Amino acid sequence: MSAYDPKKIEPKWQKEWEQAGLYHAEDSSSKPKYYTLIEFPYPSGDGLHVGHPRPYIGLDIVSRKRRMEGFNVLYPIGWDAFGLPTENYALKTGKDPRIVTKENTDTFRRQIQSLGISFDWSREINTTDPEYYKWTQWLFLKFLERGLAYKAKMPINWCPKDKIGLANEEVVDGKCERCGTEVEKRERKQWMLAITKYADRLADDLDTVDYPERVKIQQRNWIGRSEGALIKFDDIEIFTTRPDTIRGATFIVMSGKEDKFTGRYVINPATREKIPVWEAEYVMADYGTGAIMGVPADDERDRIFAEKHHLPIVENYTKAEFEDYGKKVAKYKLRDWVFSRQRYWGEPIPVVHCGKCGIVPVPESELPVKLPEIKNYQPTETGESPLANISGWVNTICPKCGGKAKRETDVMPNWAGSSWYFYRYCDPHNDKQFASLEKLKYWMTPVRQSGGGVDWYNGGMEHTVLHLLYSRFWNKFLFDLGLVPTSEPYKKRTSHGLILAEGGEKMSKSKGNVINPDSIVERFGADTLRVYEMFMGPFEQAIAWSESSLVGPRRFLEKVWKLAGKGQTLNIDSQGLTLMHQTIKKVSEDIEAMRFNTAVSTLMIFVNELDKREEISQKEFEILLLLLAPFAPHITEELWSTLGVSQNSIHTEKWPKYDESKLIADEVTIVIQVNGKVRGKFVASANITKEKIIKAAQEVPEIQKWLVDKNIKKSICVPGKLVNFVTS
Ligand code: ANZ
Ligand code: ZN
Repeated sequence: MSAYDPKKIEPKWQKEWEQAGLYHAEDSSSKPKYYTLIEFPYPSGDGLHVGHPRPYIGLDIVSRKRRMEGFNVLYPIGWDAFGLPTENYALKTGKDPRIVTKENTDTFRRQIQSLGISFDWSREINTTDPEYYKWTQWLFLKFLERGLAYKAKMPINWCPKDKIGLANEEVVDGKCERCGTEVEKRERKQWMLAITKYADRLADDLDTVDYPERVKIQQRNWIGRSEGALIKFDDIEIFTTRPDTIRGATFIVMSGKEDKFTGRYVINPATREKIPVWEAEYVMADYGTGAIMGVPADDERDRIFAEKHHLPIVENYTKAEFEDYGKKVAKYKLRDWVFSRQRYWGEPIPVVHCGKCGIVPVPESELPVKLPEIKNYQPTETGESPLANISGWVNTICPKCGGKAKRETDVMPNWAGSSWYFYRYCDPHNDKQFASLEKLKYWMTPVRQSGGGVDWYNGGMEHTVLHLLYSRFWNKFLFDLGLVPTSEPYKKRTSHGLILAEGGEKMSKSKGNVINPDSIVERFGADTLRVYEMFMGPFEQAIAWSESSLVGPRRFLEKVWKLAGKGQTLNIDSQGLTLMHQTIKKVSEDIEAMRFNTAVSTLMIFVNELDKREEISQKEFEILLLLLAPFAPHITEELWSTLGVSQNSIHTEKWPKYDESKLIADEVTIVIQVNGKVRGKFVASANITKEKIIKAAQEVPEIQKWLVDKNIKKSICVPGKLVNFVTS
C-alpha cells in the first residue's frame, strides 16, 4: 500500500465533491432541513489565519454529521466586505476598494476551499455586490416607511483620527475600538434606527432561545431595563427605582457639566419640605429623565455628593409604599442605533433631500443606489462623507416633484449587511425580493423542535451586543411586517474560543505572529490541520497554537491509513464489539456538545486498539471511517472508495448507530501481576467473582512459573481489571 500523501488525495476529492454538488442544499426535499451558520468573514488583506477555520471546522463536523443522519443541510458562506480596513487600504494605495475586495475574497475562497469544508458555494454572497446591497437599501427603506429610521441631531462619538462617527458599541473605555484614539463628542445630524422600540421584546424573548447563559446576561445588561417610577418635584420630573425612599430625599440633582447649585428650590411631595436643586455630572443626561432625587441615606453616590456639598442627610425616615408614587415605568440603557457613517465604502443610504419635499426615499425601481467609482476616498475635514465631493453623483432629481435635489451622502455602518445575510442564503439569486417567504419558511421554521430560525449559529463572543443584537432587532421588525417567518432569527447559538499565537498573545499582523493555514496544509495536509484544531483543546476556550503538536494528529491519520493494509477477519470479539459501540456513542454525543477534542481522543483510542491487532474486521474499519469522516473528510473518502462496500461518497452514507445492549462488556481482560509486576493476562466473563479470578489466574500457564515453590501470602483483586499475587 502506498504512503499517506494528503497532497495527492485532498485536491482530488475537493474537485470531485464540487463537481458532484455534494454539499448543495436543496430548496425542497423529503428530508428534514437543517440550517448551520457561521459568521461570514471580513475578507481582510492579511488573508486567512489559522484562527478563522476553527468555527468553520466545528460546524462543518456538525453539518456533515447531520447529512449522514439524513438531513437536508444548508451550510453557506459569504463575505462581509464593506468597512474601514478595505477603505483605509484603498486610501493608502489608491486602489479601488472593489478590486481590493475581489483580490481578498479570491484569496479567502481559495484558502477555505483547501480545507475541505462542506460549504454550499453556489450560495456564496458578498455584501458589497450591488445585487446584494440593493436589498440592504430596500430593507432600510422599510424602516424609513415605518418611522423606525429617522434623522436626529445627536451628540455622536467622533474619532478624530479615523474621522468617523462611532456607534456606542464601537467605543471601548472612551476610546475608538479601531485605533484607540480618545473619542470626542460632536453634534451632527445622523440617521438613527429605533432599536429601543424593541427593547422589551429583545430582552424577554431571550427566554425562548438556546444561547449560552453568559450571552443572554450580556444582552440583558446591554438593554439594561429598570422598573421604577416617575415622580414630580414641582415641575421637575425624576426617575427612581426606589420610590419607597422618597422621605429621605433631601435634594434634587439634574444632569450638568459640573457640581453647582442652581439657586432653585422645589417641594418634596412626600414631606412637603423645601429642597435645593443641584446640577452634577454623575447624573446622565440621556437616562431616565436626566434628573434624580438625592437620597443620601440609602444611595452611595448621593451620600458622597451630600457630604461634599454639606447637604442634609436624614438617616431615619419612614419608607413609603411603592404604589403611592406614580405608576410603574421602565427605563432602558439601550440607545437608538446611530446608523450613518461619513465614509465611502458602505451602502449609500437611499434617500434624496429635496428643498420642497424634504427627505424622499429613492423608489424601489431605482435601487440599488450604486456607489460611484471615485479616485479620492479621503474623508473630509468637515465630517462629511467623501461622497459629498462627487457633485455629479450628489446632484439629482427629486423622485417626487422632479425638481433639483441632493443625494444623501452618508453610508450605512458595516453592521447593516450582516443584519440580514442569513435570509439571503436561503434564496441568494432572487432578483425580485431579498428572499422569498416560501424559501425562508422552508429553511427557518422548525421541522422537529419548537422555535424557529437558523438551527445552529456559531460565532464570536465579541459580537454579543453588536451583530447578534442588531440582527435580532431586524428580524423582529421584519417579522412584524410579515416578511420573515420566525420571531427569533437563531434557535441555538454557540461560541468558539480564539486561537492565539504560540506565546499566548493575540495573533496580529503588527506583531508578526500570524500563522497562515497555507503552509500547514502544504506540510501536513488539510485533514491534519482540521483534526489538530479540533483536538487542541475545548472548543469554547481560547488556546495557543503549537506547531510541534501537529505531528500527533498527522501520525494518527497515518495509523488510520495503515489499518487499511491489515489482515481482515470476519469476527469481532466481544471486547472489540463493546469498544466499537462505546466509540459510536461517545463520538456522537461529543459532537452534539461540541466536545470535539474528546471525540478525537476517543477515535485515537479506537485506532490504537485496532492497530495492536493482527487482523481487524471490515465492520470495525467501516465504523471508524464513518465516525472520522466529519473530522477528516479526505482521507476517509479515499479509504472508503478503496473498501468497495459502496459506490457512494462516505459523506452521504448513514451515520452509525450504537446498540445499547453492547455498551457494557460481557467479557473483560484481567491483568495478572506477581509482586506488582505484570506477568500475564486472561479473558473472563465480565461478572466473574473475586474468588473465581484468583483461582483462574493461578491456572494461567505463563503464570505458573512465577508461583512455583512460592507461598501466596496475599491476593489483591480489582474485579474486572486486575489481580496481584504477593508471594514470600
Ligand atoms: C432614589 C434612590 C434611592 C435610587 C436609593 C437608588 C437607590 P438603574 O437601576 O440603573 O435604573 N438615576 C436615575 N436616573 C439617573 C440618571 N439619569 N443618571 C444617574 N442616575 C440616575 O438605577 C436607577 C437609579 O439610579 C434611580 O433610583 C436613581 O437613583 C438613579 F436608595 O432614586 B434612585
Ligand atoms: Zn421634491
